[in-house]
Amino acid sequence: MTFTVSALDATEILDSRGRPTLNVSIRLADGTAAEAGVPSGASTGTREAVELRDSDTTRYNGAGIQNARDHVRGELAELLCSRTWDTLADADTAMNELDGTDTKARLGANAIIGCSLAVARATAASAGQELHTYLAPSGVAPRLPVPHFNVLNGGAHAPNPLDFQEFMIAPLGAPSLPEAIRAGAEVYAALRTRLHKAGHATGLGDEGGFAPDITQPEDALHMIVAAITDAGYTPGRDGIAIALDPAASEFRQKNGTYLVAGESLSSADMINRYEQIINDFPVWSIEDGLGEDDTAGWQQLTTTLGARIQLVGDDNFVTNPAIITQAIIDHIANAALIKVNQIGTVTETLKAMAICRQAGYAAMVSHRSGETPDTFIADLAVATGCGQIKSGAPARGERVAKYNRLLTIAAAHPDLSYGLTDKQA
Ligand code: 2PG
Ligand code: MG
Repeated sequence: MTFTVSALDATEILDSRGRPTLNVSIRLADGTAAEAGVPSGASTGTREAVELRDSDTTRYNGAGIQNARDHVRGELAELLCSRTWDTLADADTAMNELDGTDTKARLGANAIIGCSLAVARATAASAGQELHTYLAPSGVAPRLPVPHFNVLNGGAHAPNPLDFQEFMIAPLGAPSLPEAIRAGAEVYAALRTRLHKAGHATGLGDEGGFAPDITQPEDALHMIVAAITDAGYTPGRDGIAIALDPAASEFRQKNGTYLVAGESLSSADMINRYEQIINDFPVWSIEDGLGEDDTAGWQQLTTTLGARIQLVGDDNFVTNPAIITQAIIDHIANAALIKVNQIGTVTETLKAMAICRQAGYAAMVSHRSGETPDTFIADLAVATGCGQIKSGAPARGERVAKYNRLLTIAAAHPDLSYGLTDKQA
């Protein structure tokens, strides 16, 4: 279906951390209007598409995005309003060509992804389709994903001494999405009670998980397993499993070792530690277990643990189709994290996910630590049938907006399956 853009605009708004980000609004010639909010990460991969910040230290400590905003209002509006487009992919390709860099550094990946998300939402609405229907690649069965609730935060997302960034609970055994959401919220509440009783602070990190003064990852895991039981669920793949995102690039030292709770560990030590962790706890997935440039370590990690658990590449893959293609050849990981702003267009995001499907790699759709109430990723996860999403804790508006959108989709489509794909399960 062709479409014509009649107006495109952008506003500098705040994200969930109080830093500026973009809200892009669009109007099509047929009168359809749509908006999109742009997410922003804290623990970023070095090869991510470039988020353009103003570096004007008189505003927001240099984090303003007025230049990116002006690129939407200027060059990108001029381009998108200049002709009738056949597809979203055509518009995305044209925006990349206009930018002219490999990393979207000139116009800003934040500017381009904002336009791409807004175009996708508007064209879906104009076609009278729900976004998850419109985005569904042909031949792919949509499904409701397993929510991965980040209930305990550390690393770059919290001021506590915990080096591992994310401790997630994944209701793999839930019979439906609403039951999975309920389980997540009930375990979250049980964890708060347990932490409080143990004398820990129950303040929250950037993704809504608790940020207690815990140092060792195993201590956090003990707390979470106990909370799962307290809430009346079974820890494990038949009930509620655990997923980790240590975000190891953040604590990798210049000499190549990893600093965990004050101890320097080699890549081999880290792999042994993870092996012990999956022996002792119901951990089913580990993302960014090693640093983004530790290629040999990643290969060893994949050889050692890849048959037992899911190993997700985030900082090292950055949702980049070319990088993921090479990683598959190199036998690195068996799953990819998918973040729309890491690569900067919806079309390239869908391409990265198609590459994963073809190679038998899993894909987990993800929010960023800096978010807006935008729910695009909920529809993306359903559309692509990837079976997994992470959007933080079952708390805080910008996190639950995505889970609530999934609940709305589930209610409207009782025929949709829930859970991991057969291959992943
Ligand atoms: C991650 C993300 C999202 P950030 O590392 O997976 O949880 O964090 O957005 O800070 O990169
Ligand atoms: Mg990550």
